[in-house]
Amino acid sequence: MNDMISLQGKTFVVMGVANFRSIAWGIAQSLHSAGANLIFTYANERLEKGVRELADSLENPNNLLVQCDVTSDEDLAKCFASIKEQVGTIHGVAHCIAFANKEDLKGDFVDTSRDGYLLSQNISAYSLVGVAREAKPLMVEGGSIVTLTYLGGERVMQNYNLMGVSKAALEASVRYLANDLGKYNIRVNSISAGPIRTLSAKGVGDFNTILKEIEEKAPLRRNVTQEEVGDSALFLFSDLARGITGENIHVDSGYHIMG
Ligand code: NDP
Ligand code: N5H
Repeated sequence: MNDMISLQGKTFVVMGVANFRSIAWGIAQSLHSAGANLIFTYANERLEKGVRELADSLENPNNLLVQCDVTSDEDLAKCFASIKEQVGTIHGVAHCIAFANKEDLKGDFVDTSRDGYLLSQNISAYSLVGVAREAKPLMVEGGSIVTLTYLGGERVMQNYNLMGVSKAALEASVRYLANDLGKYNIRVNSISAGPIRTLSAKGVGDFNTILKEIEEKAPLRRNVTQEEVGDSALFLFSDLARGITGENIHVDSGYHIMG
């Protein structure tokens, strides 16, 4: 049990657990350690079993699972309607979802196709807007929405390409959503995580080189973990962060301050 932050009696929706390496799973573990009730969403049936096994591995598992492909307005509406029916009030959402076609994560950004661009914006940026809209009526006691971004949304990073543009849209969406939802005491923030080896990062050429550069250049001289991102999300979900909204917190060993 986390002895600094208690979220006992509060309920959070965690979107984007693919496996035990997922950042969403790090966030789920931190929330669980603070006594929160969890609801997991998964994109399609293919992943249900794995997510169910992970959810059940948490001590005291009374966690719910709901299907939600964020490209579908119908899924989004049904997902939050089902959550409302099962638990009533929620206190936050962790949005840990992004996608771009592999061919758009290498070469020149200028070659990005219209379809590839729209797909990535749809899954990686618009989905936060749809999620916030559907989650808002369930956060009647106020709430906190946390999404994940990467430094490539602020600066040009080799090969991040289309995903950098999607993250820039996501980060701007955080600010506009924060302004809309502040009057309901709902806060919206992002965490800009340093590189972490997850399923999404699989197949990224030179990932080792990227990790090594952080070890050499970042102020903390090491990489970050899912647990560290999870604990920062826990802070943003808690009352300790009640004055913070529209913010992007870098959990990246300080790498972003370096020239
Ligand atoms: P994971 O591969 O573990 O998670 C990505 C998740 O996105 C998967 O659970 C995937 O679900 C989900 N997803 C993709 N398409 C959809 C969809 N249409 N509907 C619902 N869910 C979907 O990787 P990470 O944990 O690394 O990624 C989580 C977030 O963290 C992303 O936003 C990523 O950009 C961000 N991030 C990651 C960093 C890293 O180095 N790993 C660094 C900074 C930010 P499914 O498998 O079911 O398709
Ligand atoms: C500068 C870099 C390295 C190059 C770019 C990597 C971008 C990664 C983000 C996206 C989300 C990865 C992605 O969409 C992969 C898919 O094309 C293929 N993978 C899948 O479909 C798997 C099965 C599913 C689970 O993945 C998803 N996303 O659904 C950035 C790195 C140093 C840091 C990084 C990895 C950032 C990030 O945003 O994830």
